[in-house]
Amino acid sequence: IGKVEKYIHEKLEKKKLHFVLIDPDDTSPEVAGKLARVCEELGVDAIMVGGSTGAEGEVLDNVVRSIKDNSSLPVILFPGSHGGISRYADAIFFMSLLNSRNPFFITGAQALGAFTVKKFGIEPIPMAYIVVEPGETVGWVGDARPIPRHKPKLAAAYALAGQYLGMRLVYLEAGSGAPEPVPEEMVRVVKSVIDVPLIVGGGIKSGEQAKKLIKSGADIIVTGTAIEKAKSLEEARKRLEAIRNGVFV
Ligand code: 1GP
Repeated sequence: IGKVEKYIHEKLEKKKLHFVLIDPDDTSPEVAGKLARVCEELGVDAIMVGGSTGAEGEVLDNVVRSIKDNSSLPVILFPGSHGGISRYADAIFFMSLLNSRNPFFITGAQALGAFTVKKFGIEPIPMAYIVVEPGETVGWVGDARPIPRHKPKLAAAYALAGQYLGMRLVYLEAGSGAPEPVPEEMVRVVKSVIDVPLIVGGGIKSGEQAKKLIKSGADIIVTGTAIEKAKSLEEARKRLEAIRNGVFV
């Protein structure tokens, strides 16, 4: 396994992790750099960069570069398709949207992006990506058949299948900006069947929510919107502190 994956595993031996997602479509390189600094100061473990719309090309490159210039945190790409690859990132969640109806999001974009990842020397981390209701933008764009919130076993079946297909992380996604995160019961059931680390994201806005999800079995919590919506850097810092307070120690 590569450097970033090793870093994740070593940290997980000691604590639960918190990744912050920055979407280049909504965040300028300058703001991304400042946010990354705040993230590093507060002990965030990695920055993910990506989004379903517009996180490509120069826009993406500039955001990744600014984060790298302003922090030493690993930058992990979180691509919406093969367009979401930047040579300046450290690693890429090489993900498959397992419950999509469209093979493009399961293996098509992956095939189109594979040589680019190799050429740029970005560390690929194979990941099972499972979209849960409501799914928000990624559910719609990715043509997912979102897992019903009251059907944790369906999520667990996809997660275990992902692990058996060789994926080394499972990501349960409620969708960016979801009104509620993935249900705790679903996290519990998924965690009880897999052996690889479990990432949970979408709709997490408070430390209380993060804590409950971690208690239920999440290994890594992802937050994006919570700080993206902040009107100033100070507000972003406060929101981040509130999410992290007493949870990620
Ligand atoms: C979205 O899971 C991430 O892909 C983060 O979601 O923006 O709701 O924090 P939020």
